[in-house]
Amino acid sequence: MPAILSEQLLFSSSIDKELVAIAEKVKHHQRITDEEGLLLFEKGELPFLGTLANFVREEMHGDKTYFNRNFHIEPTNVCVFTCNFCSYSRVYAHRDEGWELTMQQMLDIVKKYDDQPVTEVHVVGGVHPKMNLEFFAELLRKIKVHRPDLHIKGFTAVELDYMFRKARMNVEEGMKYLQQAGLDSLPGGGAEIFHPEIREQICADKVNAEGWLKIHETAHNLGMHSNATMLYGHIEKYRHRIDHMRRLRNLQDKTKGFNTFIPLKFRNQGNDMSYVPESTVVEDMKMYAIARIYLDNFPHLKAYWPMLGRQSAQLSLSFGVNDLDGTIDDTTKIYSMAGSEEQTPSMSTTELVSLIRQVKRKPVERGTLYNVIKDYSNMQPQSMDAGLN
Ligand code: V47
Ligand code: SF4
Repeated sequence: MPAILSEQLLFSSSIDKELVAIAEKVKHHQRITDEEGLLLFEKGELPFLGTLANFVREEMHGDKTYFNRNFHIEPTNVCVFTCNFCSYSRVYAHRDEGWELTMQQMLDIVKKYDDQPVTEVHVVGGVHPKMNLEFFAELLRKIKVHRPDLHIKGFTAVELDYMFRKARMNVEEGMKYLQQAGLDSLPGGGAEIFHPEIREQICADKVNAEGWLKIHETAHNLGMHSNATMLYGHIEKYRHRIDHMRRLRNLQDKTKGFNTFIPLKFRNQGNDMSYVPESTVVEDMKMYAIARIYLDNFPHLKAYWPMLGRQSAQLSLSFGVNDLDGTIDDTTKIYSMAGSEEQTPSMSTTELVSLIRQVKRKPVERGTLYNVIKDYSNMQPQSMDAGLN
């Protein structure tokens, strides 16, 4: 699809003058302000937002839609923190209800993929008081010895902050230590909502916004890339979402180290916020579209399909999203435990490719850093290597 802005839709007389001014800015690649971002949330209708976001997406990536072949290791769900939205963690006192993998069990997960062309392992879990920096450094080294080409994306800023403080290292020392042990990049988790008005209500006891941003800035300064998330659709207001994205946009101006922004839809099953209704699909698509328009310096926008479900993930490709994450093995439980559509989140490459093709986009398998592994755009479905699922 060519990147065009439908003049009729954007500049029709029924559209608010201020929205028309924003459309003009987007058309001319000018950055929108916080006030304008807020206005999009408050007054922007879905077709208008979708047209603008799709314009930005197609200018940046055309129809290309990325995915990667990855698997997860979740070392534990025992956690010293008590985030109210979390359905996954168990406090240390109730650790018999959770899981704690040994080093060998985690290496066995890696070995399970020995003959499969996966390119990334995503290591993420609860913050266990007894799994320390040295334990994880050892895990990284052992994974690299076994499979040196596997990209290790590991540990949220929440896990890192705890590990570094316990090891009495500052952020730079801790990050260098893990980088030398084999850590390649950081996932985007733990960001939730940065603004203290909300953060203090949903996850008061873990690293704050400044700490989260400092960890990512340090990683970027050491040449590592990272992602950023935002947990939306619970008790936050639109202004908190804009505040969150502004802090990310500012850091990205400084370091250019973020690859991808991943809005994470709050799911309400089995947690202390079950009384909060979940966002509608319209609200989800608005979120993606405004993120694509506002975060002009983020190269990629990802819809995390295990959380969103396959159909909404397909729809999101018309609202600014250009990445559907990965083929993710069902070792990830953080979403299925919170009530996501996907109870066993795993898709073969063939399924993911056809999901993207069904909505007329071009599937491209990428590495973690968006290096192209295989471009499926001009490949006939029958000529895809069926053995590489
Ligand atoms: O920080 C926890 C979220 C995150 C719920 O970087 C919930 O590629 C919704 O960040 N409803 C961790 N979300 C996972 C994460 C992630 C996922 C995929 C890819 C990447 C990446 C990062 O999961 C947490 C939190 O925001 N989460 N509970 C819930 N009830
Ligand atoms: Fe622990 Fe992460 Fe769950 Fe918070 S979201 S309780 S830090 S596992």
